[in-house]
Amino acid sequence: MRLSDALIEALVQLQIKHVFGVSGANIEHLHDALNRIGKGRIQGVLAKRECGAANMADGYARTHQKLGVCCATSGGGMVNLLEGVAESYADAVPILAIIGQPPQALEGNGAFQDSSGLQHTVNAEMMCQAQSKYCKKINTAEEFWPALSQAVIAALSPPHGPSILLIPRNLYEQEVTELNEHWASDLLNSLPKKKPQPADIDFLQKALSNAQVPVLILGSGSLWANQQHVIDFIKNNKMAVATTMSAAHAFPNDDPAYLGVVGAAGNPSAHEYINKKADLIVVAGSSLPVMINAPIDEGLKSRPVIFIDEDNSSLPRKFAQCKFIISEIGALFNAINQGRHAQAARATNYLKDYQRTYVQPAWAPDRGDSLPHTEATLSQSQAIVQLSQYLPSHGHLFFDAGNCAAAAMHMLSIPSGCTASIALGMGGMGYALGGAIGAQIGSDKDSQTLAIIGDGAFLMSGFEVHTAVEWHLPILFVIFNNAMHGMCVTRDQLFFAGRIECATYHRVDFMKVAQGLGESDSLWTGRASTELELAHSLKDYFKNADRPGVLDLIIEREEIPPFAPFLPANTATITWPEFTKKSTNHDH
Ligand SMILES: Cc1ncc(C[n+]2csc(CCOP(=O)(O)OP(=O)(O)O)c2C)c(N)n1
Ligand SMILES: [Mg+2]
Repeated sequence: MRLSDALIEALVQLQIKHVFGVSGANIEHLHDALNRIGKGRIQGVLAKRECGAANMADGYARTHQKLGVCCATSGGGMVNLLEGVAESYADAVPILAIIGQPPQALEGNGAFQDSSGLQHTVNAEMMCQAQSKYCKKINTAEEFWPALSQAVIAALSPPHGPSILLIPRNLYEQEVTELNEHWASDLLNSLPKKKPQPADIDFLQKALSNAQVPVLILGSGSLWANQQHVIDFIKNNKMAVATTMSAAHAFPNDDPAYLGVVGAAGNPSAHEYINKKADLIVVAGSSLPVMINAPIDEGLKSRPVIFIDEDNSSLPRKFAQCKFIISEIGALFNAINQGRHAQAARATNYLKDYQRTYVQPAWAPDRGDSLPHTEATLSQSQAIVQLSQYLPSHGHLFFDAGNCAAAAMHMLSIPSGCTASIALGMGGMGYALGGAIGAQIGSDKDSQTLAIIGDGAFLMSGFEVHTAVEWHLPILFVIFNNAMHGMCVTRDQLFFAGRIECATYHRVDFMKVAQGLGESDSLWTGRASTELELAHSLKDYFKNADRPGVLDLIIEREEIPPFAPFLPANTATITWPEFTKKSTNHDH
């Protein structure tokens, strides 16, 4: 069996259906094998740029809790791919990246795209090692199976992350041993599992029994746990629940026990509850990076805190005083669930008066060129209130970077059946386009995806819309078109006395740009610059929602994003019903 064919058969056995990538001289054997033997089982997905391909594999893995696969050729293809792979590394998302390398005989001898590190060439292994859990350059055909197995195990072992295989062009044609029919199942069964230890079960049980107001914070790691065990644990222990910005859908947002999101774009009421009322904080599947922990610093410093995760390698040193339980989250919760009779009789109504709050929208300082806000203009928060009525009940929501994403993350409640993703690790603008495509391509036909993207982010990777067109994916890309890198403008206004540099530009007509990417029967396009136009546009797209759409929202006047570091301590808050009524009533 040729190495190229063995690789494809192995991916099929792992139930991988899509390999996201861009081809080129040193990866073309993989694409040829997909063409010859993949039919009906696994397909190549041509991204517009390799970073998009890595983001697609990431979006697929992040939303479906499975391994995503992407590929690139050597040289520029590899470097583009690594931009996206870094996002998966930083956010602990399991992907397998297969990167072609020049023929071995030419390495150090002037090979095209040589990245052997020899003779003043780029060192691919060093680059890849810096941002992967496992990286192996395959030097002989015999090294193929052990390397592939280790790559899959490393990607799917906690903490999850990317594995990279660098495969020289000449090796794809060499013979390797046949694929064992149990290869994938044996591999997946060998994944390490951290069983809960009796002492830890006891510790958590006692802490819960002693607490009157225990709060559970669910991070993205908890999405990999058995969800029934998580829900039973919460209900049995009558816990209040918050989610991190990376896992906003980890608990039903309409459940009375749900406090909201914690983090820079989180709900002020959730932060206050944790800071003032909680007497035990349990954190499952998050290392609480600064973006998440800053607003709940008071609670974390003054209350007992228990972290639960399968791995503690990413825990910031500042939490050294907390109790850390290393265990599979679902298994630990299940163990507690089995002994639930031991729970203290705890008041059940401590959430009775809780109301989730939001930051009241406020206009950003005028830059001298803002138009007055009238009924003929559209604000970011008004647009998000309208979008809230169209969130997928079965599908995915993606937030990109910038002011608009922070506001959408802050304001939107995630419907049950919908995932919500944001790439906070590297925070790379443009992630949401590829992410949304990967998530949707791995979903069934009835699902729907919505991506919230700034105009700056769209300018970075907007052409991936074309990939969505090619694959007929029902994704609505909503572009908040404020003709600027809003978040940079906000920072200039807050921290640099309004000296705005390298952050504004002429408005782009994204509807027109998009119209070049597909005919109207394969791509819906629309533009809205008023609330009324937006209402019509959304109604029109969602009449069928059977293809991708690009909705260009003209935002004339910027709001301060509901992002904790930008807000004064006494920021006014409102509830959601007030929000929908008062979305035009800014406090100044
Ligand atoms: C790849 C990348 N480059 C730079 C940044 C820094 N950055 C964060 S937000 C932002 C501006 C985002 O602008 P846009 O997408 O238009 O959203 P807006 O803030 O205007 O809503 C920039 C440049 C980043 N996060 N990612
Ligand atoms: Mg913008």
